[in-house]
Amino acid sequence: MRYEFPKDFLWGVATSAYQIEGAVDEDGRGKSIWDVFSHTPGKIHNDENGDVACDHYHRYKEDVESMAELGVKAYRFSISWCRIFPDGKKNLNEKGLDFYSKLVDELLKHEIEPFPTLYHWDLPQALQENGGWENRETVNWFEKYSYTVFKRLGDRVKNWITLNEPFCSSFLGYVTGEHAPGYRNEVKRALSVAHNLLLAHGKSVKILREEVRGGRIGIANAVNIVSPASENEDDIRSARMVDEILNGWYHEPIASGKYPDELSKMYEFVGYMPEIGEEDMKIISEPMDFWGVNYYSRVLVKSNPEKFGGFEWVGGDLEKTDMGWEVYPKGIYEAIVKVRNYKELPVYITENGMADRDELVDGRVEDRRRIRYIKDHLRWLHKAIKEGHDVRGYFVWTLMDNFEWAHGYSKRFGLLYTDYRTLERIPKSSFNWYKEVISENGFEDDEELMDGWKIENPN
Ligand code: IFM
Repeated sequence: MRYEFPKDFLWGVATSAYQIEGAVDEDGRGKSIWDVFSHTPGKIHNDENGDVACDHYHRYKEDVESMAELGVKAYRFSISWCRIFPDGKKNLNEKGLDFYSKLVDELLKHEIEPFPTLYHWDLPQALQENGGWENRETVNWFEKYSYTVFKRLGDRVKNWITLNEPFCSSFLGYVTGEHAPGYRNEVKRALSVAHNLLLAHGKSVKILREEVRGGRIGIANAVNIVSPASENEDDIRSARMVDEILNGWYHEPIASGKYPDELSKMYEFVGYMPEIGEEDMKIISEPMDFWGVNYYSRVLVKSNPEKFGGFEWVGGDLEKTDMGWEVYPKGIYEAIVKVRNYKELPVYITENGMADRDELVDGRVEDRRRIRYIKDHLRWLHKAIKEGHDVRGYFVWTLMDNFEWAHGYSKRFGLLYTDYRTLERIPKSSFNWYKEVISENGFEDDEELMDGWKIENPN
């Protein structure tokens, strides 16, 4: 069967600043929480950091060339706040703005639509020292930063994303401690961080409306498909709660101006609820234009009264990626339906892709599993479009192997293989395959749609 996509479907790739740029001490850039965290011994695999990363800051033209060669119509990247305002607040750094302005021009020269994200986890360290996202003032500084960037790039950039995965900034940064700033078990603080992030999102949406004529804006949330590990009622109840923790908390307030009922009650009860100002929910639900969906996997939940929160995540029986995430392509379809149930907005899949143990052999990387992963997800996405869901684009995570946060450089997600010794980028088979999909605006495939990848030889 032929999977044909809508005529103006936006094929793209995605990256983020700290994961690829490097040049951390150049042209007046300030430090971000990720500079500090990655330089703290024991936090990152092999104590690696993003000081050089893929050196995209110096090689952006070459990288845009690669995107042009791939044929993408859009590029999702993130802007590093601490390049624009090194202290997060007042001292505008023209050189930082210039870098993104040149990047945008380069993209437009190749007819690639820029899709910048304003915040992909790299808070200026100076603001962290003043309470970070727990301090409501940070929201005002974010407003100023958004305004500045919209003013400078809004003549050429029409599509914007406010935040990347606020769940990760709050919970991985304050509960699991895997991410900067690295606090553990601080649920109350995580929720105040999440609330202020959502406020920052809403304020930024409003400014965009005022400052960028014809501008469109959304948020890129991580959408996890949460299922109970069994039919057991306790597991079902726990799964519902985890769904609210991961998904509801970041979608419902934007969609309908309120936090999920059940979970709010529970947080109230234990004294975790953030302080909510009179206008806050109105600000958070400022109407936006689209949902960005970052989809990778599903989560299986089992009730366990012994554990923090009364539940645990259990490994399922599907094949896993190198991140240990189950491959569940049907989830991309479920994620689209899910976010449109919160509010029926157009959707962009702002991230999807897989980490695998890619090997460079005789100058080639045959990453067949990645091709199959992307293809299987696109087949489910296609079904969603066929059923009438307004899905406008798909961004592969990611253009090239890069700094995968706490995993350092050990996980490879790219369509381009990065040789970290020479920084050469080498197209993997998936690059060539995706190029063909884009040029054909679809592909042929006769296999049956499968919910998840079964493990062929479990033993
Ligand atoms: O690399 C990350 C990205 O920064 C945010 N979403 C998930 C990706 C893979 O872990």
